[in-house]
Amino acid sequence: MWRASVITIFPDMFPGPLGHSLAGKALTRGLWELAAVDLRGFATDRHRSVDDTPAGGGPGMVMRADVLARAIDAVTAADAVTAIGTEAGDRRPCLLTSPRGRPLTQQRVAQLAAGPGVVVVCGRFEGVDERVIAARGLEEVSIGDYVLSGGELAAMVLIDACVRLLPGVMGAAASGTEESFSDGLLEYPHYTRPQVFEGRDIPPVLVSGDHARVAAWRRAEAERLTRERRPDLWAAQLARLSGVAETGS
Ligand code: 6GU
Repeated sequence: MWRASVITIFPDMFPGPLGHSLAGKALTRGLWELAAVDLRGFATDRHRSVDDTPAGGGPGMVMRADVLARAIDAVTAADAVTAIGTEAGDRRPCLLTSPRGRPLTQQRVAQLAAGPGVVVVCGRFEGVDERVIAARGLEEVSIGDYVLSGGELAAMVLIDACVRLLPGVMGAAASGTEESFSDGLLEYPHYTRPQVFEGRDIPPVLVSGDHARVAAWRRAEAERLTRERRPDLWAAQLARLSGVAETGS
């Protein structure tokens, strides 16, 4: 079963939103598993310290390499045991939420969802001792260009994005293939009843019953929105289209 283990100093924040809605229903149905692991449980001093002052001075605190390494090893040691004799004995990738990480993409989310699960370390304080990042090969991921007070919300975002792609979680709803980013475009506008809302009509093409015209309108709208709001995605789309024209692939 797909499994998320989260290493955090705030284990009580979990499952939190992941216990509700689509992800929560899937959790109840046993389609995935969540474990929140308290980092403090791996501290050894009597104050149970998980952080310390930065070498070289400066503000804030840094997450200790030794404490975090013990937590990661405890979580993944359990993995190694359960992996014996299982499908290729694959191990879960170990991620670290951080505003300086590589931006999380739908493509990476789909890869993670297709794998055995994730171990997510929630970054806190000013940072994490670089040596544990290197020694455990942590993959740093960011969920956008803004700063959160801690990595827990980012971990939940990452896990939610993965869980909705797991087999049996979404059901018929688009199955994740006809939505924003999967085809490199933002989603077209949606409408439902009433026919008139505060003087605004549903675009007539959508009630014409002409499926080809509906599809063409949606495609044009998706392209317009992408051009207007996400010139970066639009440029990538144009590059892809010209590549298709040249290579025929
Ligand atoms: Cl992954 N963590 C924190 N603390 N802030 C962020 C972030 C992650 N992604 C964007 N901002």
